[in-house]
Amino acid sequence: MTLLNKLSNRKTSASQPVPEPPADGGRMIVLTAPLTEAIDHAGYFIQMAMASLPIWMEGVINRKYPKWREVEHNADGSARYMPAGVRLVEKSLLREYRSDDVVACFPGDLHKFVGPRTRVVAVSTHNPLGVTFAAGVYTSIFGSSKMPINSHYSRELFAAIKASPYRNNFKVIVGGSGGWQIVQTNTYEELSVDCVVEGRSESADTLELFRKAIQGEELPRRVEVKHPMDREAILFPDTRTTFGVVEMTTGCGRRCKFCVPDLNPQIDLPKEKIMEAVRANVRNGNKQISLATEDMFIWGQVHTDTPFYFPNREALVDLYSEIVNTPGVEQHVLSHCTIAPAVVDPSLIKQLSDLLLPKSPIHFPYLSSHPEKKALAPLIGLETGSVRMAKQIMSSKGVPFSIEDWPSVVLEGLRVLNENNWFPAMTLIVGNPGETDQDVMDTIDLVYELERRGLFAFLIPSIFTPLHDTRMEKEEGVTQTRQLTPLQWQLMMKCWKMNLRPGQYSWWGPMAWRVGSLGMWLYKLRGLNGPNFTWPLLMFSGAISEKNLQRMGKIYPGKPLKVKSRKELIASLKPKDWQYLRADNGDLPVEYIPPVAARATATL
Ligand code: B12
Ligand code: SF4
Repeated sequence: MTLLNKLSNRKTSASQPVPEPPADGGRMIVLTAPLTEAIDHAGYFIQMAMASLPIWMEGVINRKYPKWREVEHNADGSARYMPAGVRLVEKSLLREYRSDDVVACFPGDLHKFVGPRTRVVAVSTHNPLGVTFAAGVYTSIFGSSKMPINSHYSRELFAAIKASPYRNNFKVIVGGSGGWQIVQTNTYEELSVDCVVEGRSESADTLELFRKAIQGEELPRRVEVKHPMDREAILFPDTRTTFGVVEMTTGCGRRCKFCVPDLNPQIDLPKEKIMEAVRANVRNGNKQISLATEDMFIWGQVHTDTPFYFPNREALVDLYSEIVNTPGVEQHVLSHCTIAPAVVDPSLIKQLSDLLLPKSPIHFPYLSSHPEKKALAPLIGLETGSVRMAKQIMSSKGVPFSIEDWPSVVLEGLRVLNENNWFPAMTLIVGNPGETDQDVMDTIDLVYELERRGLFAFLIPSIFTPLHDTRMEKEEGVTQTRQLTPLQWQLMMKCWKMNLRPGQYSWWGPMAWRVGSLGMWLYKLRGLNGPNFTWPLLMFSGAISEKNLQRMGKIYPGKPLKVKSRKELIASLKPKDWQYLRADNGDLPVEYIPPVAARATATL
């Protein structure tokens, strides 16, 4: 039995017959993605968990989501839904090839479509080897930095393709935001990959590559293809995507040095096309929609007369309103954004909350003031609380505010968000190149300040990963958890301790964590993560109180921050930016004379 067949038979008995090769000889181009990146139910969190948990913890996922492997098919056996990346490759190819030459299928169905006629198997992947930030760090804490659940399933997919009896007839082309991981680890042979494409499928160079592969020509190992510069050149799916992902913007504009998506041109995509893709998802049975973006707040304000960091409130409210009011859209989930817009335009946050909360599938019973306890949880980069470090790696992260005020922007923005039932997941980077103890203490101070003010975000610390092509590509920070200093461990463990707060309202919750984390430490983690891990873990487990650990000098006690209010932050803006402020948010600088229309609103 070939691995391809084994994969398709995972849930069937070993005595079942080996499937026949496809009767029609297979499709010329077969598109697929790892199962763990294609599944669509149970929300974003299952995929994020599978990116971070090591394969030996798969049982936890199986218990929580016993049906996670069950996927839906079209009548011909092709995939009912696929990640948006696969859908766009499909759409790009259909400009040149007939629909019965191209198919997108789940890994378990490859045997139905890969046959003697197949010339290309194209894989789209987000994170195949788990070497990206956040994903790598948690598996390494738990012991195997190389094998998160998602990575295991990605490798299984590549192994199945490698073992195909028709492997010599076709080329394997990989693309998607995680393709670089194969380039960097040079795993072409091991995974049986002929070519990795970095860039978008819409590019003419991508089509040229497929042409070559179909003709059986040798392919280069790595191809970098151009990103379309024009919003009209970006294609949209007209079939169903995983999680109903539809692109909203590309690029960002804040120019953080470690960031990959910011290398793409800043484009906000046309509303009509977004809406067509939303309707296509619904038509094909999707009930959920999520707009893919690095920063939802730039939409409607790209290349206008107003700087992109002053959100276009009316345009955003109009877009989201049309999406959530589309018949058939039952759930809507936010993807990424930045925090400064919450300080710039709190009324926008309020209006979006009124619109989006009713369709949010996320419930935080202990945090939300919504009658049904609904919440919004976009992903936001906090990265560091050290102004010195922020200046070095992300000097424009908080514009229009000065990066000197970054801690205040974070705290004030989070206050506005929390008041409106937004409880974001916020990423922090630990072990940046050149990070000093003082930088880590500054970040711990910010985290304590957040706690002191009763604010809440899921804090997701990850170890600095130099991402391919970024301006920090050649830099090196911490590479293994054993290298983390006691302060860096304290920061990581403090974040996780705070994340558990909303789950600790039962009498048994804290006890379970205490016993569980101590047991885990005794069993495995003590050896893996070194002595610097011990006191922070004791703090996390609650076995010794934080106050006592501080008194004993085992952890850093933190110091209160002097924080600017919104009024003070607004007052610190450059006078040329005042014209973009909205009077209904209040706090206008006293010297500012608003234009007539705004003045009228302000006095209402
Ligand atoms: C939606 C999203 C998610 C969703 C859903 C993902 C899904 N399976 O559909 C969720 C929340 C689950 C998620 C999780 C994670 N994500 Co994510 N996610 C995104 C986001 C916002 C949009 C992705 C998307 O669909 N874009 C639209 C499609 C059309 O773009 P695309 O996939 O890149 O496809 C284009 C090209 O890549 C190319 N292409 C794609 N496939 C192929 C294949 C071939 C053969 C060819 C030729 C071309 C090609 O053509 C397409 C355009 O035409 C991106 C940011 C972004 N703007 O891209 C981050 C992003 C991809 N995610 C990222 C990360 C780090 C993660 C996590 C590791 C986070 C974590 N620690 O949990 C996990 C990993 C999940 C996993 N399964 O392993 C990073 C990747 C960094 C990197 N380069 O490695 C990004 C770039 C975010 C960021 N700002 O850093 N993510
Ligand atoms: S704000 Fe986020 S998306 Fe924008 S450049 Fe910085 S890290 Fe990248």
